[in-house]
Amino acid sequence: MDKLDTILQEALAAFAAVDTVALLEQAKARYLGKSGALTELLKQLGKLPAEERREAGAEINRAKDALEQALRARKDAILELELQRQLASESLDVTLPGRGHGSGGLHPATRTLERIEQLFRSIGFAVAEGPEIETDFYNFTALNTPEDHPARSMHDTFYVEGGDLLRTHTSPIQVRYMMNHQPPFKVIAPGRVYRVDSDATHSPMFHQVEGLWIDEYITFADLKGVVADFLRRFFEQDDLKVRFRPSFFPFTEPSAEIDMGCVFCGGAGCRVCSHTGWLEVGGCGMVHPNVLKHVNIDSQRYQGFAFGMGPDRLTMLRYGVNDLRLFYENDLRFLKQFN
Ligand code: 2NL
Repeated sequence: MDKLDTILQEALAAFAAVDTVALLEQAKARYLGKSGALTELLKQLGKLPAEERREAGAEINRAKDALEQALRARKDAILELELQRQLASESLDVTLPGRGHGSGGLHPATRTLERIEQLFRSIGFAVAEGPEIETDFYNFTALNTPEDHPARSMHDTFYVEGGDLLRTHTSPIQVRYMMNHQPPFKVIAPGRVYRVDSDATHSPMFHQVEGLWIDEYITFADLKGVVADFLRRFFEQDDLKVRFRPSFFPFTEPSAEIDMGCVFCGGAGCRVCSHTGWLEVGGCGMVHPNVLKHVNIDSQRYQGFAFGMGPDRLTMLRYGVNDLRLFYENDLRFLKQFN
């Protein structure tokens, strides 16, 4: 019975020393299990004289009760401890700033095309599209381009097997439109075009918007009004200067280049406009009678104007971008600025 108190103290110390349920179970087995220290003591009871047995038995049972109670208390404490540990490891600091999420945006070239389409739709123009791989007829012949014209050479035009080609302008869209519609009509043709050309100011793929208005009494004055009004609305400058400089295209007669006052120096002269005060933004003219013949429109009754502009150039001028290649490299650091 001397041992009882020692075992009791040892057991209580062992329970207090562990901090997981598994270790507590092991400690419990050492004292209260089948061959635990306290159980062994109980087994010895028979060896005692009968008169001591009852008192000793009661004492061991009291110790056993005390241990079981201590065990329950320790187990509750450990479970609470484990819960706190788990909560601490899984805790979230909801006051930390968020990581944020990137949002996509339209490419500046797309935004410009949509803006151009919207401006022309507002004055009654239809918007037409067409294939990027074209035949020689739609891209050149119907547009009155001579068989020996340099634009037809492999130096300037990408040919695909079989003799077809990547369209060099969006005019073939308008050729197709004229063959499928009866005048009067007004239409623009935006899209990608391809030319064998690549340096700081030329990309082998770029965009073009062409426009066409065919009716009985359309004149060069209508052309000047539509183009100048478009540029003033596009650049949001009511007093933007626009001029038409004589030029030549096989598909128009007469023909002109379209210049506008330099938006960077206001006409005073700077590097962007080569100190001329003017920026070239496109070409135009009255549709050549030969073009109308090719698409079966009566050139005695109908006439009209056509123009072509480079929306990539317009985008650069509108946003002040100085290198065309930025539009095609798709570097996010560049594109993000347009979101
Ligand atoms: C430029 C010049 C131009 C046209 C395009 C055209 C289309 C048809 C008939 C007649 Cl279907 N002409 N288009 C006319 C004159 C100039 O573009 O510098 N573009 C960027």
